[in-house]
Amino acid sequence: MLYPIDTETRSVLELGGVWDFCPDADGAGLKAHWESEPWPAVFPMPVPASYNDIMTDAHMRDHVGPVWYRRTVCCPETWRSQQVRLRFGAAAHHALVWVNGRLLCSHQGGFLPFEAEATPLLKFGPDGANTIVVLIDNILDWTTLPPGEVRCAGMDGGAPGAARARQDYFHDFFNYAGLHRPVRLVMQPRLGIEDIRTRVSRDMDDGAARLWVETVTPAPACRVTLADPRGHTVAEGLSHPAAGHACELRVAAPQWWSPGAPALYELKVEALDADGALRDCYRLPLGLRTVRVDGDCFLLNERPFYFRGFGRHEDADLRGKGHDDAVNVRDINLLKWVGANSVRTSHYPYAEEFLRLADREGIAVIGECPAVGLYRFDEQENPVTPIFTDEKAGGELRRHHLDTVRDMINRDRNHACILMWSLGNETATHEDAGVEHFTAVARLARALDPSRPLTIVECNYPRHSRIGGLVDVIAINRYYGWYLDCGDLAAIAEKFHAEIGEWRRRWKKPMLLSEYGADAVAGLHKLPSAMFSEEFQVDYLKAFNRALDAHSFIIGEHVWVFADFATKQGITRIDGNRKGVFTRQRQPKAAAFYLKERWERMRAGKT
Ligand code: BDP
Repeated sequence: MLYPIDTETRSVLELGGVWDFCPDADGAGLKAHWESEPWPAVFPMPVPASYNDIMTDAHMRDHVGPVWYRRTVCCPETWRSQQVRLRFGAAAHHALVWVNGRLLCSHQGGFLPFEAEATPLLKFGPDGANTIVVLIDNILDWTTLPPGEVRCAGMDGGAPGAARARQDYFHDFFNYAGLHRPVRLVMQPRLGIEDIRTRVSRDMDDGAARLWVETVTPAPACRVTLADPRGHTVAEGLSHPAAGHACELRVAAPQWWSPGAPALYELKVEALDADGALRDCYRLPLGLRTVRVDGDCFLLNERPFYFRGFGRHEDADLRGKGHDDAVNVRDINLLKWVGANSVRTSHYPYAEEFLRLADREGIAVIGECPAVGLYRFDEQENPVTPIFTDEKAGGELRRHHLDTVRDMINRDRNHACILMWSLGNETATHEDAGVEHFTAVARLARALDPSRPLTIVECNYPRHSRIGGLVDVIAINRYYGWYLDCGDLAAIAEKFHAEIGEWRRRWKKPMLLSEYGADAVAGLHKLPSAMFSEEFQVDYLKAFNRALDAHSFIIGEHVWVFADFATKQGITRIDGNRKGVFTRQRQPKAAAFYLKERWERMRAGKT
């Protein structure tokens, strides 16, 4: 799926701003036809943003069920003869969309874009303004990713949407909802470019880059032109049906993309009609790079790459999970400042705008799909309660997981920054049905994108985990000295060395420490250090780093977590998860200075 941009043949109308908003406590809106009838009350609501932290009452923050959004927009007369799509960057978690009172589309899943052609429903020019109405439902159940369960807290039962319904879920981030990412009207020519798929390889003889480009279009041919970072054309080709709508370009002596040297080429694709006239034009920023796993190494451009960085969340004050360029640019600046080279999009695909920024600024990304909360464990972190049963993740949810992986790869495959896919975080990989589930998901991911390594982030211990054979990198989340052996820093090395040895013997694959970290309340100091103080967070990271530095097959360290973030309320959370190395307001804790020193030393090759 192409990101919407303006070109000589395309226009984008941003529909951000303040929309009308109305919560629908008892699900009355559908029955009363709120898509065209007046609403009982109207509140102002910013888009993009989560609605939860904008209002002032707890009822709205914890709302379970539908809410409604509405705005009007005029379309230029010149668009009448073109194709106009209404595109949502993400709407969490289910959406129904009407244009001028008529149903346009519906979508399930809160972290990926969807669009539909709206031309027949729209008015243009002097015909007047169009009304767009969106119903958003935030319910999580065993058909959604992440999953959840709605519990009825009222005496009289109650149903989803009732005032006493409570949403329960098993992942550790707040269930923000709303129009989270940009909403746009996108004008493009009829029969234009639908998709572009690229893949880069290296000619082992002369080091040239080979760029394979496939175009998806009903047009008879596409001219494909590659310009280097200075704008000079370096390769051209033609894709047409006889060539399977694909062509291969060669770039001698390319500038390879990497964090630290994020050279971006530009691929221009022009759809031509039978007379060779221009029908549509799209420009794709493209980094040339290769990635593969070889033995113990993760190779970027045939050189060992070590992941230094974080798990992160799309999360900020007031806007919740609403997209904000200011937050994203600040975060990229902080990542560079602290000497990080990578992030994981824990625990869902991030906004396309973030990936475009990561391409441009040189931050490597592990792209994760929202399969999180598919695991339960006891106090000793042993798995309990089957998850992949017919009633739970074994049914609908598997199909949704496959759809999500397909949509994520189709959206993100052209991003140089994405070096690896993560198919899930902390899932029941010890269950027979779980193994079967992930075998299907991994097979699909490899078929769609054979060019990137795969991982499934584990919390299971090696004695339980059974999916090592499906992945290229074993990624584990570990909290020795925090959730287990609380405050005992010496336990970290003892337990980590023992466990790592077991993984190694079992799978002989490179390993990533995809999470490790300790909560620290900014401003809380303790000498000697104790849990929740800034000093303890530093000591904790140091202890883990000493342990992992002893193993050469570890290909990276991702601290949990980049910044403090909101979670549901609970006795282990003080105003959210405080494992951030930065505060929620993106200011450094003491740990940030420690990591900066360590990672800058590593970057300079002094470790
Ligand atoms: C890990 C999860 C992450 C949590 C973290 C924590 O992957 O989502 O936020 O634990 O407890 O297990 O801080």
